[in-house]
Amino acid sequence: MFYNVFEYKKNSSSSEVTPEGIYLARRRLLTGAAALALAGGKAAPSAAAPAALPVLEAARNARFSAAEPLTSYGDITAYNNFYEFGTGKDDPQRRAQALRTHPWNVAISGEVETSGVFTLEDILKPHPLEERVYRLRCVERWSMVIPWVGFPLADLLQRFRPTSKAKYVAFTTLRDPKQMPGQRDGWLDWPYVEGLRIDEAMHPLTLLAVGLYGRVLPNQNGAPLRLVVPWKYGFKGIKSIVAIRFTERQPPTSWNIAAPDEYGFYANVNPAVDHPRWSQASERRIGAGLFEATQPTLPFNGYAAEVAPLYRGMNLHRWF
Ligand SMILES: Nc1nc2c(c(=O)[nH]1)N[C@H]1C(S)=C(S)[C@@H](COP(=O)(O)O)O[C@H]1N2
Ligand SMILES: [Mo]
Repeated sequence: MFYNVFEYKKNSSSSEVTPEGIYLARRRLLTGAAALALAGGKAAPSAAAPAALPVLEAARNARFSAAEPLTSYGDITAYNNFYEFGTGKDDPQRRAQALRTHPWNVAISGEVETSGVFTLEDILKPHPLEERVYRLRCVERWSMVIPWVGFPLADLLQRFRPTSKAKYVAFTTLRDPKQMPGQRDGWLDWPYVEGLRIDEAMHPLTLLAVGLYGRVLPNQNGAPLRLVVPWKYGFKGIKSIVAIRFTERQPPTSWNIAAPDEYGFYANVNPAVDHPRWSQASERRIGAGLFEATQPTLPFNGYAAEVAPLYRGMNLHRWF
C-alpha cells in the first residue's frame, strides 16, 4: 500500500542535527529571505532550535495555543512525511536540505478579483506573524505538539477578494523532480495537491506557517510556506505551496486520488471513524516517553468547540 502505519522505528539519531549542513543550506535561503521579518541578533527562542535558522518575530497567541508539552525540535524535524523526498520518515531531513526556497512564487487564480503570480515577499509582507501551539495528528496514528509561526490563511485569502463562486480553495506543492527525488517515483500523482471548503479555509484556526520553534521552517517541514489545519489529519497540511486556486467545485486531493476508500476530502480527525486498515481511536505522542504510550484521540483533534459547527448536519461517516 501507499504507506505503512507500522513502519515507525525510533531513529536513535533523531535529535542530532548536522549544524554544518543546515547552516550552509540556510545561508543560501537567508540571502533573499528579508520578507520573513528576520530579527538578527535576537536570543534563540528555544534551546531546542538550531541557531543556524533565522529568527522570526512572533508572539504566542495564547487563545489559539494548546497547553501541552511541546514535541522536541529534533523529533519535529527528523520524523516527517514529505513524499517528494521519499517515503521514509528520515528521508525528508536527509534529502530536502538542497531545496531552493528562494526565489519563490505563489500563483493565485480562479474565482478571485485579483489573480496573478506573487513573490513570497509580496505574499507575506502585510501579515504580522504569531506563534500558535497546535496538535498535529497524522492518519498513521502518531501525533506531535508543534509551536508554529505563521498567520491566518483567511487574512491572505481576503486580500484577493474571492467571488461568490469561490466555494473551495485548492493548494499545489512545487513540482520539480530535479530537486524532489521522490517525484521520480510513482508514490503519488505529482504535484501534491490539497483542498479545503472555503469556510474551512477562512476559519480562524487555519494557519499558513512559515516557521516553527521561533525560526524559519526547515525544508523538511514544508519551507517556505505550508498549510496547517489542526483539526484535520496531517496530510491536509500541504507543504511548499506554489499555487492557491479558488474554485466552484471540490478540488482533487492527493491522498484521495491515491486511495479514495482510505482518505476522504474532509479528513477531519475522528476517533469514531476508523481507517479501513486500523482504528483511529488512539494515538502515540512522539517522544512522550520511553514507551510512547498511546492516548485517546479527540474528536476534531481536540478542536471540536471551535470547528464542529462547520459540519452541523453532515454525516461524518459518509464525509470522512
Ligand atoms: N507536499 C507534501 N505535503 C505534505 C506531505 C507530503 O508528502 N507532501 N505529507 C503530509 C503528511 S501525511 C503529514 S502527516 C504532514 C507532516 O508534516 P511534518 O512533517 O511537518 O510533521 O505533512 C503533510 N504535507
Ligand atoms: Mo500523515
